[in-house]
Amino acid sequence: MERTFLAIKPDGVQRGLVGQIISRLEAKGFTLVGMKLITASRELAEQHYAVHKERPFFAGLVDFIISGPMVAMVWEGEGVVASARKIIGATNPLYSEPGTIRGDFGVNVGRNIIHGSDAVETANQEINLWFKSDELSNWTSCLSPWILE
Ligand code: DAT
Ligand code: MG
Repeated sequence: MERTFLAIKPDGVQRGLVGQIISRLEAKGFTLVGMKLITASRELAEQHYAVHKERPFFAGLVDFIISGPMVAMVWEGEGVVASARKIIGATNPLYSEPGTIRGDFGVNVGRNIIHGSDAVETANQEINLWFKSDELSNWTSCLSPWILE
């Protein structure tokens, strides 16, 4: 079953949005298979955002992401990578649709509350970067027959 890496950024944690964000993903029908509160090291943050290292916002992005604890999570479900990106909304919260996490809770691209992997391959890389395999739980929700045909 497909998995994605999602992380509530330090602004989402500071603003007390952790519960609401997790509730949205649970209510959709996705399954939480890994979660930890973690203040990332600079090395981990730089690896995570390596694809952006030449961008002008890279240094500020890394400083922000290591500025406090994040809630790092792995979620599982049918089409979860693309679906979670839709639930999260566009990168710039000013333009994210209402009803999305960024559209409902944010206004600034540098404080956009949550990260979500952009493709299945990236998801697998990010899961391996942030989690050891024994930190993930393989389990089947008792609701799964009511969520998946
Ligand atoms: P996303 O997080 O939607 O995958 P991204 O991978 O393009 O977006 O960028 C990673 C993060 O970098 C993004 O969540 C916020 C920050 N960022 C992106 N573009 C930015 C910009 N123009 N100015 C400041 N921060 C930016
Ligand atoms: Mg991205």
